[in-house]
Amino acid sequence: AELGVAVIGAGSMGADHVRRIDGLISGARVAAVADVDGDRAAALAEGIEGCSAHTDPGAAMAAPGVSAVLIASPGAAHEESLLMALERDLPILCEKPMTPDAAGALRVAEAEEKLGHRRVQVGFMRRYDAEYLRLARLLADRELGRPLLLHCRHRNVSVPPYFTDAHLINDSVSHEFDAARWLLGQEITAVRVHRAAAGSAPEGGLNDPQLVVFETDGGVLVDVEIFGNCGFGYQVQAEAVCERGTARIGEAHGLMTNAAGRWGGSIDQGYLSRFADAYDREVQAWVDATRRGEATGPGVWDGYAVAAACEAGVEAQRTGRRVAVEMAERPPFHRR
Ligand code: ISE
Repeated sequence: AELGVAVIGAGSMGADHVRRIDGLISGARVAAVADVDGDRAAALAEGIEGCSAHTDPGAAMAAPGVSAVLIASPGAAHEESLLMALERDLPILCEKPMTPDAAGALRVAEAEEKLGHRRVQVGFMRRYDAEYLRLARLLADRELGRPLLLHCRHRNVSVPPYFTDAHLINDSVSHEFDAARWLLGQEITAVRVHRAAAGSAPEGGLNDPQLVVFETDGGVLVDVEIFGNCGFGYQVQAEAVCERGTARIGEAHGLMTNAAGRWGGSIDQGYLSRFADAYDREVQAWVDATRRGEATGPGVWDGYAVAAACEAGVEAQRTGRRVAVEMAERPPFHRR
């Protein structure tokens, strides 16, 4: 049957998913929208047949026609909605970060385990990007031997004004934590954060850019340049250095022009456009799996592992020290 999706959160990500499900995804429709701002929810629901608008996530989940939930509210609000949807045994696609803290993520893991079957896919969409998928295959097949290092760059044109140093870890570097775990098939064991002394941090503002360096249980070293307000473009790049060669993605040389004694192209300005295909594939994969009665992709344990790495990252940022990642033992239910 067609999925009736309740979209929780009508911000830029929620609105993008509503547009996607309404216009692009097959096998699903938007049945309800919820946002703390009722007008914003109503504006988004307007024009979608049979779609109701709510201020309360629980009311949206209980609305007529709803059979699945997409959570795109701010990270701090995720846990409550996740637990509510699990209680109703509804399939869930939850944007990252799954929860901002590891303790909350563990509570979600316990709730899903109690339910007895997987119900949550976490929105780590880089796993659905064509270039990331190619890199993952190359590494899994050991085409260049074992991976030794992973160099990552993660630059945003700008981040919202409320962003703190911790947001850079939880909202931005969380993608690299997940991507590294997924690409390497290894867990993150310790994190360090370096700030450039020359970086200009306005009072209470971001220390920008920063270098996040982490270790894995397979002995791979990963470095991430995180630059929140680089000003010029949205760039997400990665280079795996392996025993017999290197592999790079994210150069994004789409259209190259030659004119007037110069060559060049353009740089994407945001993640919604840069990763549009990945979001499309992610949501379609969620809908398809759900309609088969399955759950695929990154799950609750991935959300938890990243939350644990983020906690270590924020602590490393605060103290300047190398901080070990503390993780609970993985219960059999959450093993794949
Ligand atoms: C945002 O939430 C994302 O998920 C983007 O991919 C990331 O580049 C950005 O820094 C985050 O704020």
